[in-house]
Amino acid sequence: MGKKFLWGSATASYQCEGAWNEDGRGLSIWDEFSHHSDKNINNVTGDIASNHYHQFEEDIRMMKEGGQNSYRFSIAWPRILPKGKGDVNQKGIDFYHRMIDCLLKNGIEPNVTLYHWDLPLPLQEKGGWENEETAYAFAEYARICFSEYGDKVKLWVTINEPHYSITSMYGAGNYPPNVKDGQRCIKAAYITMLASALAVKEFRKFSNIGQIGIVHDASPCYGVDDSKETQFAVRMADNLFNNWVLEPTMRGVFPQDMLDELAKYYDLSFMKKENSEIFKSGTLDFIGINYYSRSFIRSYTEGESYIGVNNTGIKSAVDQPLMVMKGMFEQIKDPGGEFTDWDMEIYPQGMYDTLRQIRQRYGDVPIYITENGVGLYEKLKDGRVEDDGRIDFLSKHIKEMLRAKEDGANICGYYVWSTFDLYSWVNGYKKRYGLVYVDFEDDNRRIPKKSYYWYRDFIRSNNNKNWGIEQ
Ligand code: BGP
Repeated sequence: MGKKFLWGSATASYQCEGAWNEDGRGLSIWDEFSHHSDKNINNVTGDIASNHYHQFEEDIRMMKEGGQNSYRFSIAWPRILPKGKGDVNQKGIDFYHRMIDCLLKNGIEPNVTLYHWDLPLPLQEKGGWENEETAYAFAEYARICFSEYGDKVKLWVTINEPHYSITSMYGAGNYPPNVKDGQRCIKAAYITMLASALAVKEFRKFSNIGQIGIVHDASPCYGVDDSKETQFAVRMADNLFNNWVLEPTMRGVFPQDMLDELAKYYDLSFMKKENSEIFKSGTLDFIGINYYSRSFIRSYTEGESYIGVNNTGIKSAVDQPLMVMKGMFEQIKDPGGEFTDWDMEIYPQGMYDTLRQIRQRYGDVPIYITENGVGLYEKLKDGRVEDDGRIDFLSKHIKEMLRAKEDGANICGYYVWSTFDLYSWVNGYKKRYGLVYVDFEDDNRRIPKKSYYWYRDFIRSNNNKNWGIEQ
């Protein structure tokens, strides 16, 4: 049996399901954040979100009518294990069976992420990703999911964006538990990677269960010039942004020059020797790439490490540099760049460059573009959303992806972020990414945007090509 190129779209549990206190679901760190934190600057919650928990059948029907043949979604850990470990919640298990069955009935291949940031609150209370026990609890949760859904799901992802999520939680401090501490950040990043490797170890105990990968927020790094100092800065940025995740998952080790450099500033004794075997046996079958933007890098000048973020939606709300890594590099905004209202640079060529780099470094490994999209302010006008900006963004990025594919990168699928409008974390609901508009004011009514039809027609007109993949 051959393999089809997957054209789909993606969501994540906390961002869209709602039903936060239904059917035995436990609390996650995002419930705690959205209900109680003063850092929740947009003052909204995921309590109802896009109401996907109750409307998933309608959403899946729209995917099918939109020509999509795959759906990437995540399982909410607190629905399966309300306390993070221990007692299993059967109603949570049943919900994802219903969702997966509905997808399969509609000819849509499920691509399932085990952790997309909704860490069970009881685990956070015991140290969260700073505590190795969380990694072992994750492996146990993963095992339960493999044994429940493994005969139906053939594409699995351990963790969504370990780099971006952990630096937001412990570096920028805008994600719960809202910490700004480099030492704690690096430890949490390490334990998250350990969790992924432990889950892979569980996965390998099953047969006929498909493939497992990780989803990485790829950020190709470009220097402001070609000087020796800048080259060092670019290498360090590439280590922290990309290699920290890709090297252990592809080769089973962390980059030595990164460890040497970090050791000058941080205590790395939490990286236990006895774990190195776990990393070596925890390498993955494919890489999921979320591509949004690139990093523009110059050498370190002065000051303490920090990370700036724009969750306000007011253009240029962040100062230069965007990020400082003491002694290593600074990330800045390219003065000539094109930016969204949330200061994300639009840089389609980065899609090509990042895919080419992966091919150079890791050869033929299968790659899925697990997220690509743009957040915009949008309003219904005469019952329609004419999101030409999104169509422009997606078509340019898909073109770059296909160029990389023609040049030999083993790309097997592409997913738009997002299937429909949803909770954009600290940005709330005004930053919209969906192919389908959700009218949050009117009973979560679904209205396909212009981009939904554009994507449908694009898939249709390209379905006859086999993209180099056996049909
Ligand atoms: C990725 C996440 C998604 C999604 C997207 C857009 O990092 O995997 O969950 O949210 O980015 O980011 P944001 O919603 O913060 O604009």
